[in-house]
Amino acid sequence: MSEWVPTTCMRCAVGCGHKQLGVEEGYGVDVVRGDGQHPVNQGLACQRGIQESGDPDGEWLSQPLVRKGGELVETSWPNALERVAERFDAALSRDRDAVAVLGSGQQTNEAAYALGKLARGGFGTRYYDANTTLCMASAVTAYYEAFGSDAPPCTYDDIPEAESHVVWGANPAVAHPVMFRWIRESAGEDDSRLLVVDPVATDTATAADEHVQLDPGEDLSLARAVLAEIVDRGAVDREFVDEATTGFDDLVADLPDPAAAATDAGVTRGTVADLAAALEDRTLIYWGMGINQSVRGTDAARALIDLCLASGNLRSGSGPFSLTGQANSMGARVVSCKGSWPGQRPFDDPSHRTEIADEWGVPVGRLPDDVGPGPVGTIDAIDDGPVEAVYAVATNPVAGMPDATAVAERLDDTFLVVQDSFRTETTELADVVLPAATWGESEGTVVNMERTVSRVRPASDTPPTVQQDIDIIAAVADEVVPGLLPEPPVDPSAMFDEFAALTAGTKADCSGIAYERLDHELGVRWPAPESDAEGGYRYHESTDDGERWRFATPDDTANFSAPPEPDPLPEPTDEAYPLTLTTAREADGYNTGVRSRSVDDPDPVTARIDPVTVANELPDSTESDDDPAVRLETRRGTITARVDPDPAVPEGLVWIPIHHPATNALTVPATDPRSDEPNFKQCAVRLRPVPETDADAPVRAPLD
Ligand SMILES: Nc1nc2c(c(=O)[nH]1)N[C@H]1C(S)=C(S)[C@@H](COP(=O)(O)OP(=O)(O)OC[C@H]3O[C@@H](n4cnc5c(=O)[nH]c(N)nc54)[C@H](O)[C@@H]3O)O[C@H]1N2
Ligand SMILES: Nc1nc2c(c(=O)[nH]1)N[C@H]1C(S)=C(S)[C@@H](COP(=O)(O)OP(=O)(O)OC[C@H]3O[C@@H](n4cnc5c(=O)[nH]c(N)nc54)[C@H](O)[C@@H]3O)O[C@H]1N2
Ligand code: SF4
Ligand SMILES: [Mo]
Repeated sequence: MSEWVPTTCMRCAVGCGHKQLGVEEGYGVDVVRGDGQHPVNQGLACQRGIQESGDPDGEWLSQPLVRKGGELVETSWPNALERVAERFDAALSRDRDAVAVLGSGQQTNEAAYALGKLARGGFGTRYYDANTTLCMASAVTAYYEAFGSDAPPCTYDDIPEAESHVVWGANPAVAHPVMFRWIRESAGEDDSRLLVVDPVATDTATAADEHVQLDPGEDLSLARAVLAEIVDRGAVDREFVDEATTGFDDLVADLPDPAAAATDAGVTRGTVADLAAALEDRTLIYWGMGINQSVRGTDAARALIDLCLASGNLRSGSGPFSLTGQANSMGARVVSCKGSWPGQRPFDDPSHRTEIADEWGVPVGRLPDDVGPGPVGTIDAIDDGPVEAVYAVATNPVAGMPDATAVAERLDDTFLVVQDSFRTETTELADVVLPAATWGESEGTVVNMERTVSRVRPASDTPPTVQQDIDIIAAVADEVVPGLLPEPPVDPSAMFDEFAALTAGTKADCSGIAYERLDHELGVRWPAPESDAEGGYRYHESTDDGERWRFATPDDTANFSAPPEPDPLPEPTDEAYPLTLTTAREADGYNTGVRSRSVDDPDPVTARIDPVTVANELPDSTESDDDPAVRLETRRGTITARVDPDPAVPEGLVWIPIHHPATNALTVPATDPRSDEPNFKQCAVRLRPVPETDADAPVRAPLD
């Protein structure tokens, strides 16, 4: 009786439409393939998206669990919910900020909206955020500052039209495979090109016409060098700059000498000239975690936007294009996020606050008056603030956050409720575990990186002991703030309509989108204020009278950056820790890796290090050691790793994948002051041989 059900891939934010077939009997998805009808991918899909949607590895959770006598034991839903309600009630009666809520870009819009409404309007906590701040926050902050609204101006339709494709601090060959195929196809045309800016010779970089191998963390210097070069060669699009932007002359007055800035970035002046020349043609600048995950993330993202503005690359076939990571990071941002109300309504604006509170039926005084500090600050507030209970939904902070050993210790001190589909390092510390349905089992919508809203649908039932996220959130709400959310089972389509209605007239207007429309059209881009309208290239219009730009800022112009005073990198190398540690993605892993490795006993992490660095740092390792074990030590922790001597990684750098629970025991918890995004991409590290007695040491070992 199974039939093909259209849905959207939940692995990455390319947002490919899939068709899936549930198993004939029992639970699960049988077959998945790309959906030829879907406007985003027209049938394309990548192997990993298909495999993980159809048959994810990982240890499924199938029963609610509570901690009893130190152990997690199975319990009933009413018992689990009662335990949650009792402790949340007690905490909230002491202080509305005593309960923290951590959400995710892997929830549907409906669940994320419900969670935001519960956190902000129900609990009234300032400690609400999602793992999207570990990921896209610097890009988001840059878009708001430059354009007055979040999200890239461009769409996938611009990729075939671009002549220069500049991929900066991202590795889409691995992380966004279908999109990379489009980029390669376009860059392969005559007079088109691909330039990749990355310290590492990644799969994307080796496919490029030019690999710009800058020093880690020096993106701002490089971007400023390129801007100075554009100015020097008279390549500024003066007409566009005069008509549509603000702040250019102030920025230019303070630009560095391009040669000196190139040296700071570790590249030649010729390389800077190549980048500047590429920008003279229609250019898309794509960027990812190499830019965002830095204390300078917002400044660097703005510097890339500055390059597009100065060169007039703000029209079709061009523009700044941040590569969203998780399937619904963008949706999580639009429905409710740390810095804004649904529809990107400004957090501090009294009229928006009143309107939201009225619609939600809560007193406006219950809405927190501060956006909160992001995930790192929220964990800190367990130690030095009011947080005593944490509700984590579809996120694994014990493995995914920087300085993770300290995160684990702090979460262990709280009443921790974890809602996940799989066993993780965080469920292991929980006081209550709520088992959630996942891809192929849930009903809702997601928004991909180019603003396309698309349905996700179940092709399989779930065991009766597993529930959809939206129903679990509504059940928690029903216990703690009755009446705020509908009683479960919740109709996701009605929840979408409630959200969409709140966006009417906003910058992210989704009020013309409803399930029925998505059933016909499969994907619709916001802004979509009417049922027959959908978003395209934002801010730019081409009419018979010429071109016109209208940005979402108060005066309709786009803002250049102020000359930045870049924050120093948080942990430069020194004598004690002479190497730089960086963390990034592999094709076969996904984020903290809970679906591709064991939770109890993962194999050691593999560090890619240039053979010269290995020889310098570990002179006693013998050449016969194929993959010697080493200790990686930072100021926060020590882990044991295997070494893969790999010249793709520059000398002085140690590269480890993020898909391992030990990785973030090493990383530094410094954050960008404007976006709160952690500096995951650089910290100082040293290599040590593994002492004989240590061979069987646990993989994760905090420093004494
Ligand atoms: N296979 C796979 N695909 C995924 C994911 C996954 O885990 N696995 N995760 C998804 C998610 S959530 C996200 S956010 C995206 C992320 O996708 P990407 O942004 O591509 O992710 P990363 O591999 O973390 O980092 C990108 C690149 O930044 C480079 N880099 C490091 N430091 C610097 C620097 O100082 N400057 C510059 N210019 N570059 C630097 C790294 O060498 C790396 O090649 O991927 C999504 N897709
Ligand atoms: N060192 C280092 N650390 C990083 C990064 C880095 O580049 N370097 N990247 C950061 C980035 S970009 C990101 S996005 C974060 C991600 O950080 P996390 O959110 O901590 O990691 P994930 O592994 O994506 O965890 C998502 C969880 O959601 C669960 N899940 C999946 N689907 C569902 C569902 O439908 N319902 C529920 N309830 N649960 C579900 C999964 O089982 C998984 O446990 O990691 C960050 N951490
Ligand atoms: S490219 Fe991304 S969205 Fe498309 S099938 Fe692969 S993982 Fe899924
Ligand atoms: Mo991400």
